[in-house]
Amino acid sequence: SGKANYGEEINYEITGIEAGAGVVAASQDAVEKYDSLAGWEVSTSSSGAMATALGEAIDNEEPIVVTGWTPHWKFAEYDLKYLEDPQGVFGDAEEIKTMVKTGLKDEKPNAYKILDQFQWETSQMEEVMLEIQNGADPAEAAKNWVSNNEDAVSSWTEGTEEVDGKEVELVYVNWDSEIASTNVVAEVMKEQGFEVTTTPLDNGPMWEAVANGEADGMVAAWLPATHGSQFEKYGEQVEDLGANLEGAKIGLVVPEYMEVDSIEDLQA
Ligand code: PBE
Repeated sequence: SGKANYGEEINYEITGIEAGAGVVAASQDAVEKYDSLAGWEVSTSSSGAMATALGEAIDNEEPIVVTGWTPHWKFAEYDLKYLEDPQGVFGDAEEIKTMVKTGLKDEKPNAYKILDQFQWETSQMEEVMLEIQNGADPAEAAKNWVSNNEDAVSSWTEGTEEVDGKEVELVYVNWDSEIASTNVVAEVMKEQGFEVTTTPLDNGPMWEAVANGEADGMVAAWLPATHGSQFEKYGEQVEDLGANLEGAKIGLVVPEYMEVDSIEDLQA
């Protein structure tokens, strides 16, 4: 693999997202652990700003290193690659799991059952993400997906009864993947008669809201690595309903045209 000195060109910066994201914490860990990243920094801003910076770099064929994750529309839009992580800082395959407040099963059995049965594939989540990325309002994109995927949706509502305006509060973080999943689940619940509120929070507060029962649940728990520290802190106070998506991943992502394959190649 090539040994171009990209560090100097990009100011030894890894373009990060929200400060509370697991992938940002893992990237900071990588900076500590890899000699090739000595002197690098992980900048923080937002997922949207990261995506804009990535698009601009690609337009100009310039180098950039971003905190990346799958599922994400950026892989459909651009030629990108994950940098190999020989030290395993970013973990292996991740699952996205559903967490609800304790007691939800008795309090709102139909909501609990829908959340428990919600489960889809990366390609399905990416359909919703792409539509949003192409300009659709998230709620509209979710509505379209739900009406075009009756089989999936009926497997999530199977065995549940419709309700009449029962309130449900879902929390999430404004990451593209979680905007897609949370809007889809909210739409399914609305069609079953629920009054659904979706509240965007930072990562820590999202976990805390489910743990202290302020929110009913979330479909945005990336485990075992990405949100490992949140799970350690709040895992005992929430009910884990298992994976809603398998085969997720986080890592450092670069454009295909960069002559590096591994984090160890970043600086000669
Ligand atoms: N993400 C998307 C989140 C989880 C979902 C990878 C940006 C994170 O890093 O915490």
